Amino acid sequence: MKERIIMIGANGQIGSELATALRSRFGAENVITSDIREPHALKEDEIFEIINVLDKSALKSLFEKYKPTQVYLLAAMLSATGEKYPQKAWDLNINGLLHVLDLALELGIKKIFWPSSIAVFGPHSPKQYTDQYCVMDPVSIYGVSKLAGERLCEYYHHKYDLDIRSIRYPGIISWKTAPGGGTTDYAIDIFIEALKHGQYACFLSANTALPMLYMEDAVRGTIELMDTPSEQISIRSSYNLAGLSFTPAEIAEEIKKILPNFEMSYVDYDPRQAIADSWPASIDDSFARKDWSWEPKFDLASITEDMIANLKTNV
Ligand code: AKB
Repeated sequence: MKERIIMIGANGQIGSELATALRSRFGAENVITSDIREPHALKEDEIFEIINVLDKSALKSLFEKYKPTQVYLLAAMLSATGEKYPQKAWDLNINGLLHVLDLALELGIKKIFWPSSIAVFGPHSPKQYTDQYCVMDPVSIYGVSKLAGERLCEYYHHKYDLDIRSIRYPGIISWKTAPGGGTTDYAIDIFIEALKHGQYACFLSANTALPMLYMEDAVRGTIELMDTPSEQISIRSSYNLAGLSFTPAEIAEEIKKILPNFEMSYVDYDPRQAIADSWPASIDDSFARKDWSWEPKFDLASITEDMIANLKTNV
């Protein structure tokens, strides 16, 4: 079957790179990107539409116009911004998802991708190699909305047979598009500041280990999951997915191997520390490995090299 994809929230960190990969796979004419704002750049053959996922009737018109076979819903408010605007975060993260799920049923759209996050875990979840199934008591509104969203996804799959797939993304590291309002953003800021100013004041403490993933792995993993035959998908809430885990002190050391004069300091207080402290330090992703042969390629050394090489000419 010929696929036609609509991506919502396509201007963000993941969307902008995932859209490029999907366009080269399915053809630019079959990937329609959308967001609440115009993108910075658009090539001649790329199709883009302004959409607010909270406007259900506009969303319905968009789906009726393009008749997608797949929808990628990436519009979301992340952990740090969510704490500033909890009601808006809940509204966007949950009602946006419900609009897509309900319209998918109404219009017969079969396949949906929706991202969850390691934010679904909380202080009583195991800290190391956090299991797919364990105590989940998220403390941020972002985590609460992602956990509720996961339950909705599984519910719509079981009740209505919607083919919905999801990944609990860790912090995603990339150089092309900046993330917005996350707790893991330091792992990108650090490279930009190291190259621009030779120093970085980190908002997380030196020994805060968090799960992370390089963008190239994240894009490949997402497409691999979407390619997997439906009967192999054993998890319809959201898959744990691991790349690597490191602390601010460890990434600073790695950067110093390439930029020996780089200096790292740590701020005394930042509200993002409490969010990070409630999240896992590392993730057990054995279901993804078993169900769709997931395997990350990038480690801390290769990420650091690639980030610095690419940002050097861009900052
Ligand atoms: C955030 O920090 O909020 C996100 C995430 C881990 O989902 N990057």
